[in-house]
Amino acid sequence: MRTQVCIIGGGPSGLMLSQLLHVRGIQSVLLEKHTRDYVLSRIRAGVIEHGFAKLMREAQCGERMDREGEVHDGFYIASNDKLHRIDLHKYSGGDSVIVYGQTELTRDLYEARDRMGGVVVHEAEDVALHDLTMDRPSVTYRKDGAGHRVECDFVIGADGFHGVSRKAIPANLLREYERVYPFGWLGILSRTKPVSPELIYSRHERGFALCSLRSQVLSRYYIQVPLTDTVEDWPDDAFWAELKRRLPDEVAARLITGPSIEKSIAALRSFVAEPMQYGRLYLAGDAAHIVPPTGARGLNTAASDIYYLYHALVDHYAKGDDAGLQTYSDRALARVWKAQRFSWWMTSLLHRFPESSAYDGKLQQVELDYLLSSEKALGSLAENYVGLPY
Ligand code: RFL
Ligand code: PHB
Repeated sequence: MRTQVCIIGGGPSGLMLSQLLHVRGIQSVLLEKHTRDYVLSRIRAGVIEHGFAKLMREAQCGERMDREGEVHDGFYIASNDKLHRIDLHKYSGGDSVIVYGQTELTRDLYEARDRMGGVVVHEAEDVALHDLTMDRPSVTYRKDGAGHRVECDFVIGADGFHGVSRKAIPANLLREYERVYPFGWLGILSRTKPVSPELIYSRHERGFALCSLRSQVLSRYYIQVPLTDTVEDWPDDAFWAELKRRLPDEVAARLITGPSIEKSIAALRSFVAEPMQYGRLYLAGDAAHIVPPTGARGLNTAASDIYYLYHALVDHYAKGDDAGLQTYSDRALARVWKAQRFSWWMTSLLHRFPESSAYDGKLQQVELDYLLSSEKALGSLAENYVGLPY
C-alpha cells in the first residue's frame, strides 16, 4: 500500500491529524494496535482548551462538542475546609475551557473518519518502522496473520507513551527527561449528579482529590493513592468515604454517591523525549511527552503538536515549503516544556508528598496562600490552565 502519511496510533493525536490532513487533500493510513471499542473504553481527559476545540472544528468534527460540551469559566481550589473560586474568565482576559470527555471526542473523530472513507486499520500487530532516514520510509504490520507494508513520505508516531515509534529513534540521538511521582490517581466514573457544576481541586493532609464531571448526570472523581494500591483495595464505599474526608464539610455533605461504572489507577509521571523528529519520523502527543493530569495539559499539549505538524505538512505538500517540518521539534518542544512546568507546579501545590518535611508543608501552604491573594499569580494560573497560545 502506498500513501503520503502513515500515522501510527489511533488515539486523539493520530485521529485528529489524519482528519485534518484529509480535509486538506492529503492522504494518510492510520494503524491502531487495539480495537475501536478498546480505545473508546479508556476514560481519560475531561478538560479541553479552546485551541483544541478550534482544531476539532477545523477537522469538521466539532458539532457534537459544541452542542454537548460545557463551557467552564472557572474552577475551585479547596484547602483547609474552604472553597476558593478561580475565575478563569476574569484572570485569563476572557478565556475559558470546555468540559468534554476524551471518549466522546475520540468517538467523533472515528465517526468523521468513517464518513470520509479514511483508512483506519485496527488490530494492527507488530508495527515496525523502516528506512526513516531515506526518502521513502515504510511501516510494516500484521493483520489477521498476514503481513502488510505501507510505503509513505512521512511516518507520524502518535502511539502514546508505550508505543513503538519513539523506540525507533537510535538511543544515542534521543534524550529523555523524566520525573516519576510517588503516588497515583484512583479515578471513578459514576452516573450521579456532580457535586459541583465546576471542578474542585482539593488539597488535603490525607492527599489530593478532584471532583470533575462529564455532564450534569455523569461524575468523574479522583483521589491520590499510594502506588502500591490496586483497584481491588478500593471498593466503592471505601472510595466515597475517603473522597468525603478530603473535601470541605459542606461539599462532602452534598456529595451524591452511587455505583462506579469505571474504576482505574493512573501513575503520575512527567516525561519528555528530545528531539521529536528523526529523519522522516515525527513524534506527537503522549509518544513524546507525558504530564501528570493535575493541570489538564496532556491532551491539550498533544493538540498543539498536531497543530504544528498539520501546518508543516500542508506547507510541504501545497507549497513545497519545508521550514515547518524542519523547525517542528523545536517549536513543539517550546510549548511542551511550558506545559511540563505548569503540570509539575500544580501537582506540587496540591498533592501530599510522602517524603516531605514540615518545612516543605509550610512552603506548600504559603505558595497556595500567595496564589489566592495575588492577582498576578492568579493571572499566571489562569493563562496556563486555559492554554498558552500556539
Ligand atoms: P493515546 O491516547 O495514548 O493514544 C495512542 C494510541 O496508540 C496506540 N498504540 C499503537 N498503535 C499501533 N502500534 C503500536 N505499537 C501501538 N502502541 C500504542 C494505542 O492503542 C492508542 O490508541 O495518545 P495520544 O493520542 O497522544 O493522546 C494523549 C492523551 O490520551 C493524553 O495526553 C490525555 O489523556 C492526558 N489526560 C488529560 N489531558 C488533558 O489535556 N486534559 C485532561 O483533563 C486530562 N485528564 C489525562 C487525564 C490522562 C489520564 N490518564 C489515565 C493518564 C486524566 C487521566 C486520568
Ligand atoms: C477529568 O475530568 O478526567 C480531569 C479533569 C481535570 C484534570 C484531570 C482530569 O486536571
